[in-house]
Amino acid sequence: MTVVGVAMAKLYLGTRRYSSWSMRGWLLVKLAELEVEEIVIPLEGGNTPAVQAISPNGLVPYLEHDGAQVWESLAIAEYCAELASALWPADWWARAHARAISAEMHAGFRALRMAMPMNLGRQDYAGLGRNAGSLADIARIEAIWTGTRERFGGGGPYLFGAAFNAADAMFAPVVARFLTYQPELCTVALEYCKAVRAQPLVAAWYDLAAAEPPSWKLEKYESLA
Ligand SMILES: N[C@@H](CCC(=O)N[C@@H](CS)C(=O)NCC(=O)O)C(=O)O
Repeated sequence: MTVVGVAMAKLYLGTRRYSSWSMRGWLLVKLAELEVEEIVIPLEGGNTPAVQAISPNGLVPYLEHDGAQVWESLAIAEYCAELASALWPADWWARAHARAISAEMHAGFRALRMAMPMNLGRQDYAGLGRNAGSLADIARIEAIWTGTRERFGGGGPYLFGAAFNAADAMFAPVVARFLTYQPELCTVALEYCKAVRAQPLVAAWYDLAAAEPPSWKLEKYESLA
């Protein structure tokens, strides 16, 4: 077994308040219990020079771990699952479903992401960001959550039952958006949002975001109306 020292493992993240992809990467690395040094770069709203200087694709999250260099959050999920297989469900058909919905999240929902940018610090954005595209994305996400929980949820609060896994990590920033913008949601989705917000790693990410310097705030995400 290779012992990984902190100096060999680095997870580069962006401003926690805004960076939904960083949130996914961090949750995945924490779920896999990788020991990493966390380096948070204040984002400048796109093309941040400090991110471009360290990350192969100019984006965060970016993981350097024991000689591996991993960018793109879905690749980070797969890397973490190689080291901690419980990140995906044990049954192959459930694992296939978890990968399919995670890939759909990674590739899509652009209208929702544009209309409702993640901002973990705002409680006054309820009702904003609703348009035909974002509402269609929300309907599809409700269908994914409802269908997945019906088929695989068992008695647990998460998508695949009792354990918060990689698929939940991929959808956690969507939950954060729903809590901020409060679109109309079905009961299953509302309950799932509550469970994800209360999950200890998700709660820890919110706390870390709340402790960031006020100077890291960006006007374009703070002046929605
Ligand atoms: N497809 C990428 C998306 C990563 C991404 O867009 N990250 C944003 C932050 S959420 C970023 O690094 N933006 C660069 C910047 O703001 O300078 C992934 O899955 O990791």
